[in-house]
Amino acid sequence: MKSYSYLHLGEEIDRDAYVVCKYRVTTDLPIEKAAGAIAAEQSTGTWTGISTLKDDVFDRYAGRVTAIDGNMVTIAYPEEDFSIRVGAIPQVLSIISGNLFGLGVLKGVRLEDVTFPKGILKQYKGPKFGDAGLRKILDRPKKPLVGTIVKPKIGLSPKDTAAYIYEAGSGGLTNSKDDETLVDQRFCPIEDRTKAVAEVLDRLQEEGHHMMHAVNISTNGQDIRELAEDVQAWGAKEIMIDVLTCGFGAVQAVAEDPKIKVPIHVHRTMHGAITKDPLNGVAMVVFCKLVRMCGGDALHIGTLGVGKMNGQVSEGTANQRACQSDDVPFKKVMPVCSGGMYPGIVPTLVREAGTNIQIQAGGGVAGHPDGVRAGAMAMCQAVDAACADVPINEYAKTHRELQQALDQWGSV
Ligand code: RUB
Repeated sequence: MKSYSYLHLGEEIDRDAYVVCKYRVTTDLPIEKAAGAIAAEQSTGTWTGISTLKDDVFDRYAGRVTAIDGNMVTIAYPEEDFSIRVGAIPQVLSIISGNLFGLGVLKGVRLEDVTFPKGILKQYKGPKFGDAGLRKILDRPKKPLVGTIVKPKIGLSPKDTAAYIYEAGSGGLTNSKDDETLVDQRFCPIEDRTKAVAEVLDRLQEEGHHMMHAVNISTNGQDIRELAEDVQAWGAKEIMIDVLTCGFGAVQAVAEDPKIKVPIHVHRTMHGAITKDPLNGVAMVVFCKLVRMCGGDALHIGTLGVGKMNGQVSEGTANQRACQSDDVPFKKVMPVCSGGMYPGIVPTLVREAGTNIQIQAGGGVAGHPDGVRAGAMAMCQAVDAACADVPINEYAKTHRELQQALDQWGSV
């Protein structure tokens, strides 16, 4: 049986003809062998030589290991291996991050990055609104968007949810959102909630304040577009989808539905199960690229080393770049920094991430000693201080709500 080698070390790859992946590989095997096993498993090979593999098929469709640098392996998969119109992201993921994770010879493997050829990118539409579109709707050209996640996550009635949002908007917040675990429970039916929230957003608008609230429509594939249309008809100004539990196809289906004319906030609940281990899984940056292709307008990217959720600065920066880079033909995604945010964190976050972000605080708003409106004001004051480059403690001397927040939670 003829044996084929998947190693093409040093070969120059045409990035417009291949999907190029970088994997961090941990193995007891010689790294070349492990890399070859991945390229084989994910393209034309299997664990043994096979009589059915012929030269023409191998030459045209085999994955190519083009570089090995320590434990970092680059594999280029021919564009023709991908089935985009029918197959789409599920098929893409089954190649770039599929069976390889189960290979017994690998102790760990992490897909660290991916680039797609133009021919694949052009089959996607990207965000309808993007960061600039969100800013335009909110009439907020430069400063970070400042949002809240309605807390408690679950248990509030539609009326209490709307009251929370009215307070948050009155305190100056530009955004709010349902939490990932709230959809249509009996205590807060989605129709009643969406209508009640629409009413207070209209009231805020009449009072001169623009604000949007993302209604969580995460549900079954066969229902999600209809639910998106329903909540839009009930007055939703933004919708939210949990991308990893619903699937990338859910985001794409809603984003590409011409009847949907509101932006999509993309939550990444469950990502930690896949992204957290530095030696195994898939880096968030890959998901950022896929969400941008599929049409998410805003996406959670982590909090760059601060806040309650795990994540390094370098990782957050890479995610931000994937949302915002000019090397793909799509609008830019608004990066959302969320999870354990409070006013005293804002200067550090803005220093690391700049101002083209959406900063979101749930507990950091609802936990303010003077309530939601004061919590919202404190967050906005912290953002104003950071944008004006005034030390937060200095700014707090003339801004009571911020001072209270600093007294309560401190700063980093
Ligand atoms: C925020 C919260 C969000 C996290 C998810 O609440 O729980 O769901 O942002 O994290 P709080 P990530 O502000 O009270 O912490 O954005 O990293 O996926």
